[in-house]
Amino acid sequence: MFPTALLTRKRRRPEVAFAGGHEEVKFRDVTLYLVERRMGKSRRNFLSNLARSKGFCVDDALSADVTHVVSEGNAAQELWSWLEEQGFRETHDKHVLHISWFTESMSAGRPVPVEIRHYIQNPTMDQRSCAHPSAKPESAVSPYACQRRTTIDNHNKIFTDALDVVAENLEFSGNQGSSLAFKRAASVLKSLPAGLTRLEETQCLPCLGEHSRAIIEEIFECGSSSRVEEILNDERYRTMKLFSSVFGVGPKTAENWFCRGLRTFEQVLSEPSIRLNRMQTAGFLFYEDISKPVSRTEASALKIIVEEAVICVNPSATVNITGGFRRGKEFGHDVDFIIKTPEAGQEDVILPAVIERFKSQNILLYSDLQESTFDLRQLPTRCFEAMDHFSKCFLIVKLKREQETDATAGRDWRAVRVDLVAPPLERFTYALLGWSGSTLFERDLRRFARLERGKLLDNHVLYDKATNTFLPANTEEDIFAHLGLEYIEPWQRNA
Ligand code: DCT
Ligand code: MG
Repeated sequence: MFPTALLTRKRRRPEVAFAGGHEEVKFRDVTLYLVERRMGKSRRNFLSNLARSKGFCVDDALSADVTHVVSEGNAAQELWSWLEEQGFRETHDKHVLHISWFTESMSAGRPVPVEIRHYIQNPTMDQRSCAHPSAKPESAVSPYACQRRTTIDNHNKIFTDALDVVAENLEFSGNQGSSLAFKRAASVLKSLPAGLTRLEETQCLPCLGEHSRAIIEEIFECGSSSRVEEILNDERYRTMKLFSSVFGVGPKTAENWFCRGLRTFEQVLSEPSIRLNRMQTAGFLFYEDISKPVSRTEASALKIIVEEAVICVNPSATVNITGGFRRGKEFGHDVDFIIKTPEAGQEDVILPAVIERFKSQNILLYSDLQESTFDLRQLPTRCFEAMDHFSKCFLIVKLKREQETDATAGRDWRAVRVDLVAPPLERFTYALLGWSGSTLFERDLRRFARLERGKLLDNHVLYDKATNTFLPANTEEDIFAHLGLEYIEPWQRNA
C-alpha cells in the first residue's frame, strides 16, 4: 500500500491538522485536503473532523504536505485547472481522488490502497498512458461501462452468471449498494475479449472486490461457488425469483407474499386477502407466454405490426427498435420501440391512437398508457431510477405464431410484452440513448457525465453545470462527443 521507506520518513505536520481537536495522527504518510468547491463548507468541515477523529491528518490549505486531494462532484477539467493554478503537481505520492476513496477509507478506519477507479484523471494528460502515472500498464480496462465495449459475446459466462446471482439475491434483500458492486464486477468481465484463465488476471481489473474475487477463485478451484449454490437452493431466493418473474410484481410485493408464507402461484391466487392489480392480473393470465423469451424473429414481426399502426395514424412518423434488440441480443423479455414524430404535439396523440388500432385488430391483451408529464422547466433531474416523463405505454399483444405447438393447441398466437415510447422530436436522441440500455451502461454514462465532466445526463437532456446550459444533440454521437467519450455503438453497450 504505502512503501515502508515512506513510513519511516519524518514529515513536518501542518499545524492546522490539529486545529479541530486533540486526535492522534495515526497515518503519518497521508495528509488529506478536501476541495471545498461543490462539496460546500459545512460538509467539508464535517468530513474533515470525521477524518481527524479517525487518525487522519487533514490540511485546510493545499500545502506542499498534502498527499491526497479529495474532491466531490467537480468536473475533472475544472478541478485540474484549479489545482494547476494553485501550483499543485501530480507525482507518484500525490493523488487526486474521488470522494469514494475517502468514504471507503473512513469505513475501513485507515487509508485504503488507491486504485485506478479512485483517480480523477487530469484530462490534459496523455490518455494513452492509462489513468495515472503510477497505474500499471495492464490496467487498461475502464471502471466506467461507458468506456468499455461490451458485445453479446460473453467469454466469462461461468463467472458472470455466478456474480449476477449474488447481485440479484442482494437486490432481493434490499442491499442495492452491494448488489451494484457485484453487477459492476460481472459487467467488467463481460467486456473482456477472452475468458479468464487464472485468478491473477483479475488483479489489474477495476470493480472486482475481494468478495467477487473469492467467487471467481472458488469457480477456478471447484468449478462452482458454494455461496452461489447456497443462494440457488435458498427458499427465499427461489420464491422471490418466482414471484418477481410475474409482470407487475416488484421486489416489495414478492417479499410481502413470501413473508406471508406463500411459496407458489397457486397459493397466491387462492389467498383471499390478496387483491391483484390490473397489471398483475394480466401478468398471471399470460404468464406462460410472457415468461418465455421473445426471439429476434418475433421482434421483427412485431416491428412490422407497430410500424403499420403508427404509419396509419401518422404517415410521417417512424419506428425504431430499441432496448436489448437494438444492442444485438437474440432474445429479450420484451420488445422496446421508440417512435419519432416530426410534428410538435404528435407525440401525445400517437400512442392512444396505436392502442385503439390494436384494439380494433383484436390483438391487444393489456395496455397501460402513461401520458407525458414532460416539462423542460423541471429539468435536469438527478434521479437515475426515476422513469422518464415521455408519453409511453406498456402492452401485451397477440403475435401470430408460425406453427401451433402442443402447449398452445387451440390458439394460433402467443402473448408478447411490448413497450412503446414517444418523446418530443427535440428530445428524441436523449430518449433513444436512454432506452437503448443496457441499464448498467446508462447508469455509468450518467455517473461518468456527473463525476468526470460536471454534466447531468438523463433520457431528456444533457446539461452542463459549469455553464448552466442544455447541450444540443442531433445524434447519439453528439452526446458522446459532448462528454469527451469515444463513441460506443449500440451493439457494444451490453455492459
Ligand atoms: N430504461 C430507462 N429507464 C428505466 C428503465 C430502463 O430508460 N427506468 C431503459 C434501459 C433499457 C431500456 O430502457 C429497455 O429496458 P428493458 O426492456 O427492461 O431492458 P432490455 O435491455 O431491453 O432487456 P430485455 O432484453 O430483457 O428486454
Ligand atoms: Mg427490452
